[in-house]
Amino acid sequence: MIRLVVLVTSFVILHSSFAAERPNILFIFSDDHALKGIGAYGGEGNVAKTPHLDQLAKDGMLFRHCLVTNSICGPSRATVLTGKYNHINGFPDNSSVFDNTQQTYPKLLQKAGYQTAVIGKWHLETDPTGFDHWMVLPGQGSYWNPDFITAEGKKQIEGYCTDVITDEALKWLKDGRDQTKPFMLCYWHKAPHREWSPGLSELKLYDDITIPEPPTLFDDYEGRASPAREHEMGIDKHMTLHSDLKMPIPGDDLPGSGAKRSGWYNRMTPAQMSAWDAHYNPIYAAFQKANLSGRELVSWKYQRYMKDYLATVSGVDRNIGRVLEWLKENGLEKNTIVVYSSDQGFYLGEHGWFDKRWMYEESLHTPLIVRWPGVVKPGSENKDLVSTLDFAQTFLEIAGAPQPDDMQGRSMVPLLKGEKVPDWRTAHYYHYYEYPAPHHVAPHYGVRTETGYKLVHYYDRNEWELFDLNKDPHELKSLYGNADYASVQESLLLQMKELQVKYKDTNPTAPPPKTSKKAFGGKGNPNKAKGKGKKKAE
Ligand code: SGN
Ligand code: CA
Repeated sequence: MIRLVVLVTSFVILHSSFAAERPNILFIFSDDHALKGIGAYGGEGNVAKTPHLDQLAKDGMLFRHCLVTNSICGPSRATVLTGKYNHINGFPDNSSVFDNTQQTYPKLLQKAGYQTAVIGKWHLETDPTGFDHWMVLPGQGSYWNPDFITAEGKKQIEGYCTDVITDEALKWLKDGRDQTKPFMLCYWHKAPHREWSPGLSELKLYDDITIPEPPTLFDDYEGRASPAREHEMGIDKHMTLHSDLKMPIPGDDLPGSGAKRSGWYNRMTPAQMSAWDAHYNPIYAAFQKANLSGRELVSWKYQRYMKDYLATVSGVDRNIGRVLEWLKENGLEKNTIVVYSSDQGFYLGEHGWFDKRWMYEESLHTPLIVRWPGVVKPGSENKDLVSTLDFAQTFLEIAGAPQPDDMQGRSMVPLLKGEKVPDWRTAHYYHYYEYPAPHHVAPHYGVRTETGYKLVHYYDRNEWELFDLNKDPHELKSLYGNADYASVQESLLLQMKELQVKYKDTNPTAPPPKTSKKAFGGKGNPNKAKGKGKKKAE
């Protein structure tokens, strides 16, 4: 009997000391966050106020080239969870459903003894699996007084979405988890997704700043293949005054009357509405007086867009500050790896656009900042081509869990340790499918190399683009077919074909395997909700 007690006790001690050694993972993910929307990334015209993310970069490693495999929400999340391209994981576009019976890294972490949770935006239609605790927004979710789907059903929580997600994340960290195990928390924000709705405390944050316009705000789309001209994401033609820019719908009465702006406005409490009115109504009054048109109107819309977008980002930053402070106060700072990223980048006026989807740089790149005390050198930078495809295996290696052979990425742990990895990828493969869909971006695949070349194939019309990013960083002039680039073109084509074989995208022009709602039946998700429809331009 005594021997048994000793044995059990030593197992418990051994087990808990192993648990204590393995780091916690706080995975912060936002939605549509461009690199230029984080102060630490710098760059021309960057005025983002993100002190906590900037500090995270000072304490950790900032990746300059973290690239997505498909620049859109659901597909990108499916890749993050599975470590696989979308033609393998069955989620090529936002009308897919996630087959939640498949292998994901949270399931493998759970098996390895981690406590796992996801709180916030999910957008994969089926219920989360592989999580000890989950609480997710239905579809796109709402900024104001959001609904959540939980294992117990739907509930609405009063407040601003970014604050509410943080409150719930802190609740789980404090009281919800099994504290004898290491944790992996997916703390996933809706912000700063369209309609870029700032929290009340950030409404005025950018009032006194004129945001520099990007050099391509008035792009004419010459010099490229036809899809760029066919876009439906122009600040000029497709950004709406009332819904996107929060101006009261023309014809409705102004202040104090509860003038409608858009659907979400009616979700607000009277107090939220009046703070909103107090901010936007004078802006609207001045706008009406100015009677702008043409380029002046585009410049005005750009300013409004950026002020709201950046204020929404600053709300995420403020809340990240709350969580980091909590980790510190509770002695968890040293043993918790903090990862900040987004499902993709975004256009902040480049090419005259908002939204994402393209393989052009701003939406191909996504932010990645990692703080790992004692391992990552503070203030370091990495320029390798890493990808959201690599996240799953990175988390598994961190947890000391095996990496399945069928995952298609590679663990970034050696890079985080500051090691040079001679056989790291030198070219990244991309494949976007959703079409015609909102914003009208033709399907394409392509390759982007470490040396700064990019080849894109719009395969539904067999048009190509080739860019030399060293000479043409804004991607304004395709060099496809240019005799001076013949050998570059040939090499890019070869690399692209090799990657298609490597990643098993061998019939890339055919419709990809897709887990459809019909086939899968939205299994396990009785509460699934749809995203919002397309809006009319003004
Ligand atoms: C909605 C948005 C689009 C956005 C898609 C996908 N329209 O349809 O602007 O591109 O989501 O976004 S909105 O009227 O709802 O704002 S994603 O992040 O979910 O992929
Ligand atoms: Ca997104």
